[in-house]
Amino acid sequence: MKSLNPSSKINVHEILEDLANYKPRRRGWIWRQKESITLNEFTYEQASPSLKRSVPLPSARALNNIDPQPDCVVTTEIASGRFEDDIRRMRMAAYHGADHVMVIRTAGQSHFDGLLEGTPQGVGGIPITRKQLRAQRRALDLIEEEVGRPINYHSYVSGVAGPEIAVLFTEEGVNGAHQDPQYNILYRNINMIRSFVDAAESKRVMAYANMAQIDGAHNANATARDAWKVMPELLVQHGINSVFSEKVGIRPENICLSTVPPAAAPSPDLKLNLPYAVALREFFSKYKMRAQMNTKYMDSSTREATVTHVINLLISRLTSVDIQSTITPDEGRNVPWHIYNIEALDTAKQALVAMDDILSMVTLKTDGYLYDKKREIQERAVLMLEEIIDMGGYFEAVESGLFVDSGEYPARNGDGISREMNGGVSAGSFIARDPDYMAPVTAHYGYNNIEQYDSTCVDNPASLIGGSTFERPEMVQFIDELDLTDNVNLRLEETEKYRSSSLLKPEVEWLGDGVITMDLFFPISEDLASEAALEAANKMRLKDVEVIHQEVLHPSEGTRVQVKGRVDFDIDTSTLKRREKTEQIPEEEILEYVKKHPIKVIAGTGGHDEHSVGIREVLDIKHGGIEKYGIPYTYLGTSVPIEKFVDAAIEMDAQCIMMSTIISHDDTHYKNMEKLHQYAVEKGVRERLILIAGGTQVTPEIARKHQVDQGFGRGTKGHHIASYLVKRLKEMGHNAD
Ligand code: Z98
Repeated sequence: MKSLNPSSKINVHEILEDLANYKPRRRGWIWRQKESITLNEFTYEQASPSLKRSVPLPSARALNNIDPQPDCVVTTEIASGRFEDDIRRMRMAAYHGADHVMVIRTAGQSHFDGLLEGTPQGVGGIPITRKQLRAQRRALDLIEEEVGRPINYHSYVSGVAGPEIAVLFTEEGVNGAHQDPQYNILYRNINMIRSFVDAAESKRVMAYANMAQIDGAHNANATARDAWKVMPELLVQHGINSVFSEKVGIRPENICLSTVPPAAAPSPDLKLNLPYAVALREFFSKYKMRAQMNTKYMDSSTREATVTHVINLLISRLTSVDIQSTITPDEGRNVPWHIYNIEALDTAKQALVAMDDILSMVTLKTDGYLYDKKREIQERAVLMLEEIIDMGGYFEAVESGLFVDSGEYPARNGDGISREMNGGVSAGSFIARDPDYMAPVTAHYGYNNIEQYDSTCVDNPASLIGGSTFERPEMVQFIDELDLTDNVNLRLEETEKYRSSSLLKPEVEWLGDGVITMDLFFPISEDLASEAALEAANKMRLKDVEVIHQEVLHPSEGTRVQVKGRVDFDIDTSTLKRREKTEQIPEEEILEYVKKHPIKVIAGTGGHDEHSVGIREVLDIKHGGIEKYGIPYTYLGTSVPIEKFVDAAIEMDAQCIMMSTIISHDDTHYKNMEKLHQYAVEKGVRERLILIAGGTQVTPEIARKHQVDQGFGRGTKGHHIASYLVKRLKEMGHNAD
């Protein structure tokens, strides 16, 4: 398949074509190249090379569209349930700075005890299957080439099929994974011994493939009643998984601690989270930090989630971060939509770049509250580890419910998660290896016992059977589809008209889903506001309406409600008329031209029009009017007789007249335009004058039909007019110097 063309959509059919023979281009995790960069006249110390193609932050408009990229890997989690739609989101995310794409598995995939095949639709994520992984990795191979930066693809290695998943990930070029046996035990009730045996095998495979590993300690503070009280335990969980992973063979630079600030405002966020962040980084300085938000505090307010995210980002910059996650701020209400992935990525990029090199200006104190609190957390963690040893070890500690207890260690509330050593899923499913056990496979944990057959194969056990799928990808068995009623082909067929015709629907996550949101305010109390919103949406003929957010502005004066609903009409793009776009010449170029070729402009509101606000906005320097571009103007005031514009232009030797005409009653605006033209003709100056008419009701095409040179409507900025003037004057050969 060819490279992607930035001005065309990614073709999902092509991605799926001959997938059985597609091989991922590479294995292993790639960190960003950290360097100091200079863009415009700004220097960034915590940065990485710029992208070949990207979408900069909105305000980059005023900064030559620079798009500095921070130094850390930036994650986005994509989980709509349809991998084919997620591919398009991945491409958008990459343009906004994501180089770590985490695909969430369908709800509770840890419960599956084998691999899935085909492309069934998922709930809260996609079922991880070979075909979906291969299609997404193939798309990412193209996307990374398009943006000019490697993209790490990531999912989860957990459940009783963990080792099989690790093998599948290695074969399919997945670059990172969550792996932590404690997650299986505590949250999925998988037998603890089985879980550690599986983890040893899985981690060894991950080490072979050079995958980055993220642990699962953070799940404790999303689960615990008072998350800030489990801080000591988080350190213990991180410690157990990190040491275990390293002993199994994962390189320290690929061991990532999933650090999630345990608290959020309205608690005193930094007073709790900053000492914790410092304590963690001090203890685990040889490993990497993956910073993520705490889902516990994500409610349905995207505003609140964004502020929490930014405060978390401040902690990342005040301490350190290697992978910055941007969990979608809407996860609280379970609507993983395209726009929120992108918003969260932009939030991270904006905040990280804004706080570039902050530690060259402020220092974290090494005494007083920060030090004392950090030390206290660390001491509590060490005490907990000591108690685990006294209890007989980790398994005994889990049995006694030591973990995820809502008391702050050493306090205990007796509500921790307790699992039995001989209980849980797959209890008793592990057996000791026989002395003649033999494993002719690559990346196996422990003793392969190969020499009993062929001592020359000891360093390469799989060679005994002619190699494994790791060395010989052609041995991988590709199963296309198993379910004839739930697969990508049927889904693509259903939505094909939105791919191959001019039909269009608004969309939040799936092509043609037709979902829209609305923000409403009602001047009533909260108890009836949501009913009112549902009624309003029904009257607007929206289908499947749901309230997704509600906020009290005052107990009786008013409530804000956000609803989502589905529209079932299509828009036919072939019937849409493209609005004329005004070309914008770069600011520098305009200034340079105007310096060499001075321009004079006559301006005012014409006829009996007293509306002067609009024209002042496009004239005055204050709001970026033409004055900002070095173009002086003579303002004749309001209700200027049409002839006076032309007389003044002749007297001042001006090149342009800007007439504002807001009133449109009886087509006055167009009549005034014609009058202006006519009078300029009568005075014999029409050829050398540029006539511009502007106003909220003016459209460029109709203005030109009424004899002026150009019309400017709603949303016009000084830059549009200055660009137009320079372009026209160049065409006219204006050289007043
Ligand atoms: C995150 N979005 O951390 P199933 N293994 C570990 C995990 O932390 C998780 C899973 C497996 C969050 C998601 N973590 C929380 C160590 C999930 C998931 O299939 O859902 O049980 O596995 O990025």
